[in-house]
Amino acid sequence: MAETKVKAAPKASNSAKKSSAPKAATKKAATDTVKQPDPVLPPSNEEALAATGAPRATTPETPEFPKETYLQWYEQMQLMRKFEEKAGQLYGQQKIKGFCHLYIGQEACVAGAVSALTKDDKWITAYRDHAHPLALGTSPNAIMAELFAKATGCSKGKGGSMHIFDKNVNFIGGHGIVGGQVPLGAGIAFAEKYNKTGNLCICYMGDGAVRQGALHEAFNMAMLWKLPVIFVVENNGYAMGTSVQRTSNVTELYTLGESYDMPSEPVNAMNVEDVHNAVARAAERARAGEGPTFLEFKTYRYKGHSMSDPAKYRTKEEVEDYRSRDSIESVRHTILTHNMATEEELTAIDDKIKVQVQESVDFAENSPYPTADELYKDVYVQQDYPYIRD
Ligand SMILES: Cc1ncc(C[n+]2csc(CCOP(=O)(O)OP(=O)(O)O)c2C)c(N)n1
Ligand SMILES: [Mg+2]
Repeated sequence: MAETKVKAAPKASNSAKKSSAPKAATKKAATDTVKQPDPVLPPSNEEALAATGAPRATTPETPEFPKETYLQWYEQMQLMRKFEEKAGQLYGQQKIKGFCHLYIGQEACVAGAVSALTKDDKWITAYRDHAHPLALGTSPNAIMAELFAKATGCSKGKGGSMHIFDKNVNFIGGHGIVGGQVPLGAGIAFAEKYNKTGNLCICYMGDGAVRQGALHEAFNMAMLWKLPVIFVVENNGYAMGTSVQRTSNVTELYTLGESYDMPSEPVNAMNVEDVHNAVARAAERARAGEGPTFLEFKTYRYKGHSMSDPAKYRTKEEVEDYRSRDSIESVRHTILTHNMATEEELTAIDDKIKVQVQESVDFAENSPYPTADELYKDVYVQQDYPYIRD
């Protein structure tokens, strides 16, 4: 809405507070403040909500999908959630170090796409990358071990949280450079087209990535060459602490695809059925040789940007509002309301996942670190690459 876009930034809440500092110091601070540019203020609750503004997920009167699909979604999303809750705890205990970005809250973005695609399709994403391979079937042991930087990790302990890879399930990473995976995703789709495989590539990115030049170049070429690619922006409202509204005048992100005549649509990604349907439509288009689609998944992350972010740029109410439309709870509710499973059966799934996650922790704890001779391996494909020195 135009009013939202032009709305003035809210005043800092502490601006009216009285200072107990001595007079001279107060005067100096006031002078400094005048000289400084306007502070960059966090968005108001209303503005931030407008960023993702998805309607509440509801339980359908008649379920759109068979029981097996709902149960698959439930199990996959619970595995993502429980695995990451554990990873967060372990980070607090310093067993996992370095960067670690959790996907908690965004699970439907992945589960709904897995059910809409085939096992041969390729996946690529940014650094918030534990959920995608988990849902594709990578062993939780290999992902947990990677988080622990152990040799048994899926990237041999040399990639860590941001660089999960698993060729066996067609998961091509795990990329740390914001937007860097977008041209790579187009390239993967080019290979599929060139080799006439009939497969496609689904390429995820965050809302921060859509402002990168590389995305616009990739979109242009992908559209021109009608590559079989589904570009997905996981619009969780923030790029680190920067809200979508503070990034650009264009806040309906899906409209960026329209600049390239790319079929583009917004999706309520707190709702796994909507995600499935949108990805299925895009896949059909890609496989029919009609080229790329751009989907804006309106979603939300419950945790901070990374483990070191206290997320002070948003309110508790905002987080609670999104938690109240939780996609896992919605699916659970649908399953129970329509008698697809009993409470006990869902609890049995939960218990199985608890065991799986604990096993992954034990596996990671008991695995060795990579040895020093691994340092230069897997850097270049070409073993005698001229820049490798002793
Ligand atoms: C090219 C580049 N610029 C800056 C950064 C630092 N950085 C890391 S994450 C991030 C925010 C990206 O947010 P978004 O794309 O919305 O993804 P989200 O974390 O919300 O999933 C930034 C700016 C980076 N990794 N790469
Ligand atoms: Mg974001």
